[in-house]
Amino acid sequence: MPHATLEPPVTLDSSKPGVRTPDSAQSEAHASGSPHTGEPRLLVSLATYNEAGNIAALIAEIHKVVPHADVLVIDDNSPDGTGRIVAELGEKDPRIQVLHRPGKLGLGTALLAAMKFAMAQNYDYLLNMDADFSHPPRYLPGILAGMSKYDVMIGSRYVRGGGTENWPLPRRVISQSVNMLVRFLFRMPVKDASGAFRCYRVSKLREVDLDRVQSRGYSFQQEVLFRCHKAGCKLGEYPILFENRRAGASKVNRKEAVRSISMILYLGMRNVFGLEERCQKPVISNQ
Ligand SMILES: Nc1nc2c(ncn2[C@@H]2O[C@H](COP(=O)(O)OP(=O)(O)OP(=O)(O)O)[C@@H](O)[C@H]2O)c(=O)[nH]1
Ligand SMILES: [Mg+2]
Repeated sequence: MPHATLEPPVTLDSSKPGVRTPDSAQSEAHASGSPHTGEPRLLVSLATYNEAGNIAALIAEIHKVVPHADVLVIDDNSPDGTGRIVAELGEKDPRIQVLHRPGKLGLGTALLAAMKFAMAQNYDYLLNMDADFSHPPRYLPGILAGMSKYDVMIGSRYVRGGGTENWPLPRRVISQSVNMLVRFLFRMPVKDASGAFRCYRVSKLREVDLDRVQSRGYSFQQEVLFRCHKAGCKLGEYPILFENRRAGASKVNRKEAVRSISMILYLGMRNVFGLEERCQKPVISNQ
């Protein structure tokens, strides 16, 4: 299967005048963040496709809970103007930036772009959320507190105290079954491997061979967690209630669901037969 390509022509808007390419942006020292508060530098990433009804309110709510966070929106040229809304917010608030991609390139490649951005900009933590309020910002302090012990903290629907709001039985059964399958195939000690509400320690992400990630869509969540686990990251979970999206429509469709499950089966079988063991990024020691 082909590896996901991550370098589409993208542009980065921020409060600074002009439009910069990611490369030039990455080579600049980052002006915002929290170097003076002593808090770890936190980047919150939000992948968006047609989230105009949610995005401004969500960013405001995130900043109420974690004022020191920078927010990066990865927008795939949303027809409803989500990218433009964020660019306008960024003109007034230096904590807000948007990466414009030319078209709908998939959730997985959006999150991978956020990871590369967080590494290039030397953030301490990268925290990803859906942009539709399904991942309520009130959980951010709990998830961030877990980072004192873990390298990846998962906002988890399936640990005690977590859950989903009004999901019909078939959706609950499918989601739980996929998670059971993932636990078995990938041998990962987590209950929720499919949610996107996660915080990553950026220094540990550098040890993960992200170039090997093959998923472009929703199976990115399971695959990247597996690669983090293989790279020795400590995985923790914090209970969340996954709420219904506040505005807009879901982007999940049958084709994407089938593609994701096929990818999970493919990678899972490779793992079961030991084919993934040989493919880890070599850890380079300075000593
Ligand atoms: N940049 C980008 N973002 C995407 C893409 N597909 C989905 N997203 C975003 O990824 C997040 C999750 O997508 P949703 O459609 O909400 O999927 P979901 O949460 O599994 O499904 P619902 O519970 O039905 O909303 C949202 O913020 C979407 O806007 C994509 O191709 N590119
Ligand atoms: Mg959603």
